[in-house]
Amino acid sequence: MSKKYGIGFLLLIGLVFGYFIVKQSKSPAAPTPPSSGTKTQKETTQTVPERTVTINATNFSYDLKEIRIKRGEKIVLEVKNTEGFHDLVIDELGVKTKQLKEGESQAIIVSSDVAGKYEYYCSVGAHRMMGMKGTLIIE
Ligand SMILES: [Cu+2]
Repeated sequence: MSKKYGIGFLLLIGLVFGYFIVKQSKSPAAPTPPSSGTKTQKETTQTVPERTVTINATNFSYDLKEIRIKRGEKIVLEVKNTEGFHDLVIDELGVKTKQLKEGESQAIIVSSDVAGKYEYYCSVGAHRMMGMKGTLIIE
C-alpha cells in the first residue's frame, strides 16, 4: 500500500464522519409542526358539559316532554331517532340537529344564561302540530 492511497483513505473517512455529524446536528430542528389546526384545538379546550341528556324521537313524539337544566349549565343533548325521520330544533337558543334518519343520532350542546321556558320541536313536515314537541325549562 503506498502513502498516496493511505492519505486518500483518511480523507474519505473524514468526509464520511463530517457528513454524519452535520446530519445529526441538523435533524432535531427538522420536524416543524404544520401551522394549521390551531383553530380546532382552541374549540376542544372549552369547558366540558357536566351531563348528557338522551331524548328519543319516534312517530310522532319525543320520549321526554320536559327537560330541566340550571341557568348557565351546559348539557349535551343526545337526540336519538328510533323511528321515522325527525330532527330537534330550539329556535330561541339557535340550536338544531340535522334531519335524522331512523337509527341515527346527533348530540348538540344546550345551555342558556336566561331562565325561562323554551319549546323544542321537530321541524319535519307537520310533526310539530301533531304533538312532536316538548319544553326545555331553564331554572
Ligand atoms: Cu318528526
